[in-house]
Amino acid sequence: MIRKVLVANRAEIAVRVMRSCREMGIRSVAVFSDADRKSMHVRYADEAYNIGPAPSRESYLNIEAIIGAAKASGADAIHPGYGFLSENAAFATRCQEEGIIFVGPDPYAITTMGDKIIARQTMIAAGVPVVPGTTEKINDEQQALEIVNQIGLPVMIKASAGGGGKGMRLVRQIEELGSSFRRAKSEAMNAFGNDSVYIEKYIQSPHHIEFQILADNQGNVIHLFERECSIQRRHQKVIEETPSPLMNPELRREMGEKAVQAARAVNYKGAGTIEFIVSDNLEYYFLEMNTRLQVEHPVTERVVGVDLVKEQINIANGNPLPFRQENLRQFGHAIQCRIYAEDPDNNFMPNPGVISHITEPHGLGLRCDGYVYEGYEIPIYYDPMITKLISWGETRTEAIARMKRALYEYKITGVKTNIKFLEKIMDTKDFKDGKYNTHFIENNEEILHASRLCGTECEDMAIMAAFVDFLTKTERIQPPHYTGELGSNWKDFGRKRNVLRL
Ligand code: MV4
Repeated sequence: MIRKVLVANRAEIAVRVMRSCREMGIRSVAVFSDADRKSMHVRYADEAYNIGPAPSRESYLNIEAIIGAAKASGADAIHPGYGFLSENAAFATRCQEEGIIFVGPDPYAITTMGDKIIARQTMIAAGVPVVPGTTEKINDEQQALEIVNQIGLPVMIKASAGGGGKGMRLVRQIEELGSSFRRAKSEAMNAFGNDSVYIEKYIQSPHHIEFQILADNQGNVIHLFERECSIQRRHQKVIEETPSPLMNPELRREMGEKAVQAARAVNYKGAGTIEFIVSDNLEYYFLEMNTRLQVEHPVTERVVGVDLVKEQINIANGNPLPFRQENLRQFGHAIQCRIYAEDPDNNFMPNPGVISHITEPHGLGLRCDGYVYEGYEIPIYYDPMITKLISWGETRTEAIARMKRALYEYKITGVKTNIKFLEKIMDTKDFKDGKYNTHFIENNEEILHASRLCGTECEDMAIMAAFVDFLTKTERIQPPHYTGELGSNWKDFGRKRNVLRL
């Protein structure tokens, strides 16, 4: 029985995992780098251990430091969260060697799915459709040419050790093939220390749809339906939702079955995700498997009504899944927006710094998974994601309206954020119609980067303009300072002036 879990991660996901631990009566242990002494996950945990300097390589990726903290604290289990060591087979192996439960699949599943060529071979053997292309590594340009002659242009050359958009190269013209092949190989060697590459037919304007799966130690494997993750920028997801607007019941059942087959093929245990690309005419292909809990897991939790972290821990404890496939339903619609400390007007450059003020949205149908607080300094060393906002509605339309309301309520000062950018996406026709694919952001470039003001900004700007007008007509007075109450002090100020004028 797991009684104490060390969370080998930081920020919102560390807090998220510890919340389920607390509900389950399990003690939580935080680990933190020198840059994270004041991070919320350190405050939330029952105990905390420093594991090294700020750079991830020396702290959150330092296997021996984390194992050391686990032993010092007497933790029975380690939850890796996402990123960092979550898909590192050597780390899962080290946990096993020390008799510590790794909350995740065994090293075999991580290794098999981590090598994209082996993953493709395994999926083909399991009857899961993969993108047309090679099943072996490509050794030379001649072999690459033969493949392209079979499957036709355009193609993608991908690194076998890559994934998540890293180490891919699109080839549209046959003349580019040789140089692209050589560059793909050398880039793969530089990035992953492994120059194996393979070739896939390029699927134009695909949708990215993934299935959540859970598998226990008794051979039960179920799926918790899909997430639509096509709205992304440079392979960084921005908005996720479930159900997918593209999906229909038959396709859902079929893809769900394939996702379960995929997980069975690697004897999977725990929570995992099968990523598919889906063409406009609804042909679908396995892309890769993520052998971890994902950033976007809350939309599934909301619509299916399952605590995925709790189920991960139940499975790690050796318990069977408490429900069957036929007991699961999708109820309503959930959307997640990722709030980043970044500047959309400056090529989405990360904008770390001190949060001088924060007011978070609350109310019916909302979830706000974050970790920052007023006075907290977002470190420069890690991912700039601050919060995940999840809205739920009985219908997609209601979930969108609720997300707009939440973004309107959300006030953060001190760092630049993408909140306005997200508000603009909510107002885009293609998004409202549910008609979008992985090219959504580039296809809506003009609308999303228009200097047009939206929501809160419009209202506040009108009031500030009235205030400036007032200043020019009267004596100088002190403008109101922002105290962080819900709504606008400028608005409040304007109303007071009107009262005085009457
Ligand atoms: C593709 C593709 C089209 N055809 N493979 C990007 C992330 C990585 N998991 C694989 N990716 C893609 N692979 C073939 N054969 C298009 C993408 C792709 C993409 C996939 C999912 C979500 C967003 C994307 C954005 C650009 C390209």
